[in-house]
This record gives sequence, C-alpha cells and structure tokens, in this order.
Amino acid sequence: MTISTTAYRTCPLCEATCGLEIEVADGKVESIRGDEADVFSKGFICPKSTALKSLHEDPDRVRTPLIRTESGFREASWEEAFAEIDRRLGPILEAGGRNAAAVYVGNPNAHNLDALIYGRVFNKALGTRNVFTASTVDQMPKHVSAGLMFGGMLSIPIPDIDRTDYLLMLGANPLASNGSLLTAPDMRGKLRGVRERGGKVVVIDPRRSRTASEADEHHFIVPGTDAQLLMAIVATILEEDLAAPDELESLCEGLNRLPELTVGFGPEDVAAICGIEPGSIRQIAREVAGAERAAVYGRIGTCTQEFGTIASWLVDVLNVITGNLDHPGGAMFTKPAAGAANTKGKPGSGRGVALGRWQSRVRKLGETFGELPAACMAEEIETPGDGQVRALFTIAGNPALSTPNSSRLRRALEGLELMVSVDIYVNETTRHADVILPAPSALQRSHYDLALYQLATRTVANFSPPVLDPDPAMQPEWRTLLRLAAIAAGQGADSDLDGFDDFVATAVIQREVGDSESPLAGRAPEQLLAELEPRRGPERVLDFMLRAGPYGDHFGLEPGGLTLAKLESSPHGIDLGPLEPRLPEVLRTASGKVELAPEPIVADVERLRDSLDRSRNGAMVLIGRRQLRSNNSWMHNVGQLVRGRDRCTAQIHPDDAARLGLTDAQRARVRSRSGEVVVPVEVTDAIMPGVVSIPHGWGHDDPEAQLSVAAEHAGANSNLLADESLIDPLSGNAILNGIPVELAPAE
Ligand SMILES: Nc1nc2c(c(=O)[nH]1)N[C@H]1C(S)=C(S)[C@@H](COP(=O)(O)OP(=O)(O)OC[C@H]3O[C@@H](n4cnc5c(=O)[nH]c(N)nc54)[C@H](O)[C@@H]3O)O[C@H]1N2
Ligand SMILES: Nc1nc2c(c(=O)[nH]1)N[C@H]1C(S)=C(S)[C@@H](COP(=O)(O)OP(=O)(O)OC[C@H]3O[C@@H](n4cnc5c(=O)[nH]c(N)nc54)[C@H](O)[C@@H]3O)O[C@H]1N2
Ligand code: SF4
Ligand SMILES: [Mo]
Repeated sequence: MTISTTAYRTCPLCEATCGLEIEVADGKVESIRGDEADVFSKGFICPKSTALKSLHEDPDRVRTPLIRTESGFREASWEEAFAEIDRRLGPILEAGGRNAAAVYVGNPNAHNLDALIYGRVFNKALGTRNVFTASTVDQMPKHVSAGLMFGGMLSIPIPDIDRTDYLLMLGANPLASNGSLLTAPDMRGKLRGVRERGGKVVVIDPRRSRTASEADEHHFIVPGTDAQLLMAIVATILEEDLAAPDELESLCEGLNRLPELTVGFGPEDVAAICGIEPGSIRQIAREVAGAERAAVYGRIGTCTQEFGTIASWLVDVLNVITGNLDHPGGAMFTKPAAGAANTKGKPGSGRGVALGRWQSRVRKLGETFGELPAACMAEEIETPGDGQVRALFTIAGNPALSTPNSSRLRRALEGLELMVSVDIYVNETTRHADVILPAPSALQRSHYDLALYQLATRTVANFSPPVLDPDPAMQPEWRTLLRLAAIAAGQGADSDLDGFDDFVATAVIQREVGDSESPLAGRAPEQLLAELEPRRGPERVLDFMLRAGPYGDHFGLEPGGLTLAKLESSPHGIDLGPLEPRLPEVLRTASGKVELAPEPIVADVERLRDSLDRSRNGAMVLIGRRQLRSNNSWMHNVGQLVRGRDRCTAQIHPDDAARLGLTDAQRARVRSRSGEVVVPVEVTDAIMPGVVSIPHGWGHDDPEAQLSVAAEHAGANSNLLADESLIDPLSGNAILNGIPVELAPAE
C-alpha cells in the first residue's frame, strides 16, 4: 500500500522563502507545488523550486565521505574521514599557528539553519583571521554602509514594496533573482502592485533586464558609475531645496555635511560618465523627492563595483533626505522573530562597528565584520612566510567559479597541504579537496530562514521539519560542522559531540540572560536549557532564539508568544504583520543617531571625485547577469534547468557587434588582464553599447569534477576574466562589474 503524505516546506534556494507543498509517496517526492496557504508567498514559486526533487535524487550528489588518493577519490567512512582531517590538520596548526588554516563560507550557508548556527562554532574553534566568504563577492559594501550608518551589518533598510508609490531600483533584477537583501516572494506581482496603485518603478541598469522591461522607466548606466549618479541626484535635491527629512533630521548626525560632499557632482558633471542625460537625472531627483512614499533600492550591480560602499551609502542618504527612511512605503527595517543583532542589547545606541581591526597578510587589506576579502585567497595560499595559509576548509562554496581570477585560485588550491570541503558535489572547487564531507539534501533537514527573515517585507516566521526521513549513512550537517569544530579545537576526531552541543546551546543562553536589556535577564541558564528538552542541535537553539526574541513567549512571561512548537503547528507560517517604524530603537551607533556622514565614507569621496576626470577610452566593459533557471554555480547539474538554448552567452549591442566583426551565435574570444574565455555571442539591443554581459557560475569543463549533466552544458567561467587585484577599498568587495575587456572573433 502506498502511503501518501503532504509536507509543507520553505524553499531554501533563494532569498524569496516561498512556501512549497510537497507530495511524498513511499519516501519519494511525487510533486512540488506552491503552497497557496503560505502566509507570505501565497502559492508563488519559480521554476527552480521543483529542482529540489532532482537535487535530492541526483546520482552525482555525494553520499559518503570521500578521501583523495593518487588515483582519485575513494569512499570512506565518517570515522576515517574525520580521523584523516585530524591527523593532517594538527601538524599544520602546530607549525604555522591558527592563521595557517583558512575557511571559505559559500552562499548556501545563508539558507541553511544547521550552517547558520554551527558554522560560527566551527569558525570560532578554528580561530583564524583567514575567514573568507561569498559576501565579499556580493553584498559587503551594503553591510559596511549599514554598519556605519545604523550600527549593525544587517540593519539594512529595505523598500516597503507593498506600500510604496515610487521605487528607484539600481543594479538589481528581481524578476530573475527573486530579490536580494529584500525577502519578498513574487516580485513581479509586487512591482505590478506599485504600478496598479498609480505608482512608478524606475530601473537603472546597463542592461534592459526583465525587471527593466516591466518598469515604467529604464535608464542605461555605464557600469560602475552608480555612485556618481546618486551623488548628482542628492546634489540636485539639495540644490533645488527639495530635501524634506522632516523629523528624521533630529535622528541624524551629519546631514549638514552633505552639501559640501556633493560639490562638483552636479548632473552636468556626471552625465557623460554615467551615460545619463542631465535632464533625466534632474527628473529622477524631483520625482523621488516629490513622491508621497518613495524607496531607493540598490543591489548587486551597485555593490560589486569600484565605489560599492559609497553607492550603498548614497542609497540610504537618499532615503533619508527624501523623508522616506523608516516610513511605511519608504525604506524600513524589519524586526524579525529570531536572531537579529538589532533586537539585542540596549535599544537606540550601541558600540557601532569597528572595521579594519586586522589586515590581510599579503595585500594588507582590512577586515570587515571578521572576514577578509575573498579576492585575497590565492595570494594568502601562495605567498610563503609567517601566517601562510596551508589548510583550507570550504563550506558550501565554489570559489573556483565564483571568485575573481579563478585560474590563479585553482593553481593555489593545488599547493595546499590540506583541503577539506563540506559539500554536496564533486565540483570545480571540491575536486581539489583531500577530504569531502557530504551533507544531506535540503529535503532531509529542517529549515528556518534565520538570516533572510531579517530583510523581509513582512514580519514572518515559518519553520519546516524535514520532508524526507534522514539517510542513515549521512551525518546531519550540524554534526559535521560540530565535529570539525571539535577537531579544530584539538579535541580529536571522536570526542563527545552531544556534550559539545550542550555547551553550544548553554553559551547562547548565557549570552542572552547576561544581557541586562533582555526579557530573560538574570534567568537561570540550566532551567531554560531544561525547558528546551528534548530538542537538540539547531532546533534547540532556534527554539531558544524564538522564545527569547521580540515576539517570543519569554519562557512563560508572555503566554501565547512564539515558540518553535507554535511554528510546528503552523505549517503555513505565522504572519506577524507589516513592517513598523523602528527609529531610533533599531540603532546601535555610538551616537544613537543615524550617521549620515560616517568618516570612512567621507574620506573615500575624494576618490570618487577624482573619477570625474577620467575619460572613457572606448574599451568594452564586462558585467554579469543572473538567470531565472540558474543559481550561482551549483544547479547546472539539474537537467530541467539547463535544457534548451545555450545560456552562457556574451550579450553585446548590434553597434558593437558590427564594429568588432561579430555576428549572433558566433564564438568570440573575450580577454581581460587576468584571462580569457571563448563564448557564443548574443547580439541584442537590450544591452548598452560598450558593455558585454556574461553570466557567472558557468565553466563546468573541469575533467576532475563529477557533474555529468553540467559538463554537457559547460559554458565559460566569467571569473577567469575578473581581476582579483580590483576591490572596493572600504569593503574589500571584489569588482565584478565594469571590467575592461577586448572582444574578437574566435578563430
Ligand atoms: N563574476 C561574478 N561572480 C560572482 C557573482 C557575480 O554576480 N558575478 N555573484 C557572486 C555572488 S552574489 C555569490 S553569493 C557567490 C556565490 O559563491 P559561492 O557561494 O562560492 O558559490 P555557489 O555557486 O553558491 O556554490 C555553492 C556550493 O555549495 C554547495 N552546496 C549546495 N547546497 C549545499 C548544502 O546544503 N550543503 C553544503 N555543504 N553544500 C551545499 C554546492 O555544491 C556548491 O559547491 O558568487 C559570486 N560570484
Ligand atoms: N535565479 C537566480 N536567482 C538568484 C541567483 C541566481 O544565480 N539565479 N543568485 C542569488 C544571489 S547569491 C544573489 S546575491 C542575488 C542577486 O540579486 P540581484 O541583485 O537582483 O542580481 P542580478 O539579477 O544579477 O541583477 C543585477 C543587475 O545589475 C546590473 N548591473 C551590472 N552592473 C551594474 C552597474 O554597474 N550598475 C547598475 N546600476 N547595474 C548593474 C545587471 O545588468 C543586472 O541586471 O540573486 C539571488 N537569486
Ligand atoms: S523564488 Fe526562490 S524561494 Fe521561491 S521557489 Fe524560486 S528558488 Fe525557491
Ligand atoms: Mo549572492
């Protein structure tokens, strides 16, 4: 007899957190649909969601630990794999100290409860300064600007898209990406909603993206010049006396410095640089200032560029001077149910953020929020001397495709004494590992979006238990991370993990009860720990965070408040309502004010001013793009997502094609300072003249990788072209957009 069940599960594949309804029969997924009753997504899904079944069933997915031998990987038991790591890591740390080990933490960790809680435990146990993550090839500039302005790296105002009348969006394509640093299922519906309310959506992008095509207005911009454009918009608003921060004025420090900072950035001064007419810049300025409720939103296009931090800062300067910060329909701060640093400690002020507390060894680039730029990884491995990286752990990351100058990085990986990867595939990165530790498929673990709910357009809490029974041969990912932490801490490969887990949970509880502002201040940790019985692992910590959080039951003090049990009995999630104003309570700056002119950013404005004297030399510049049926580098082994026309193409404008002697579908050689790739050309007037767009995450032609489907749709790795020497100095973020390249027909 077939037993059919229906499971409800939040999709972990992107930031939109859609609810899925999954039919399971005899331990197999029969179908995946949108959960119409999901309080947030209301049935919306994208084509990637159904890939969860294919990912689970993918024969190439790693199912046992692997140890590298001279003739390739061999399957190993968990005990053997951990013993091997323990045996080899100890001497490296002994000889080179803690910094001789490094860790690279990839994007899927942000969507993985196990990793969000236990990844930190591992990093701490490793005790190295060489912590690298995908954040420095993505959103670090926004963390830096938010940290300096509001006092917390995740205190990022997001457009209150359900209520806004005017949305100015730069460098984002949510119709392909489904939103980023903006958790909101069904962005198409939401953008349509703005327009149906009589509002307006304006998109700034060097490409007429899907989102741009659906907007009321689209302006091409020369890649990497958003900071100059935003300066001119601010300058216009100030000059035309349109600024109306109203009551925000008393909450801000540094408002009076904006006129001096914007000197020389008038629309006429930046027009040629940005490729946008002065009249259009003035019009945008007047409209964003004049709209009843407006929001400015910038995403990856504004971050992965030369002036990423300045651009990210200016986005929120605009939100302030137009009076829209913290207002419904403007740019607001979420107050999530669990895990937010800005709901801890004293409301309204704090210690602010300290940046550059240490430097990378070789290039002397500053630390941001405990990590160093991913663009430094290769040199830290290659360069001999004290503190040279000899052991690398990659946790759900594929830097061999996702970080700049990946050919150099791959060579460097070969020179390591030990490389360990926690990953589900043998791919371009993990194939260099000495030990690969697999992880369960998403359907076999529980889920709660601890990170992404911090940036959601409504306050939502939704917990999903595992959809499928665990595979007895697999370790839960949190136990793997905890085991690695124990090994890194010198406790050996077979120490007591349950005891360690109790220690982790107790430490979380102690931190909370030691916070005098916490509703649990002074409570006895042992008693709270006992109340979490019989939960263990991430679910125990999550239950605690929910109960201690702003909507929690505070262990009896708030009867009816949130608990994990309550979420377990609400399979479609709990909607805690629309965003509410949070100023000044959300702030953790030392001044207790919004810092509109933070010193490090002010100091960088000169560099931006110098850029105004640069003339364009006519060279083509490279940008990336995202595709709906893709997810960075790691879902190209799913047949249904890669079928059809070759998607890894170089898009160029017809005028450039004619000038360069290239025709549609012809193969072009694209060359930069760091490398070259050969890709088919796609001639389209959807891209700005002078710009070429190649999506990242492709290039599955490594013969040692074990990705049978992806290898047949290999494409080219655009990060062979990205230059690891180019970074935004304030954030250490790599410059992935605006890279000078040359194109020619490939013989
Ligand atoms: N040129 C260019 N480069 C870019 C970008 C760009 O726009 N242009 N975008 C950047 C951005 S925004 C990002 S976030 C990075 C992403 O960079 P990375 O995080 O380095 O790369 P991903 O492609 O997300 O690879 C994720 C890895 O995690 C593994 N994985 C998937 N699920 C799990 C799991 O549940 N557990 C474990 N242990 N492993 C898992 C996959 O097999 C894969 O190896 O790329 C960046 N690189
Ligand atoms: N389907 C799908 N969804 C994804 C991902 C994926 O790979 N596939 N990746 C996920 C991840 S890790 C992230 S970080 C998010 C990113 O989410 P988004 O930020 O929405 O990313 P993109 O879709 O790449 O859109 C970036 C846009 O910026 C434009 N752009 C490039 N350079 C510039 C510039 O200098 N200035 C301006 N104004 N625009 C520029 C590009 O043309 C592109 O249209 O998406 C997430 N969602
Ligand atoms: S939009 Fe994102 S969260 Fe929603 S179904 Fe698609 S991949 Fe999953
Ligand atoms: Mo990302």
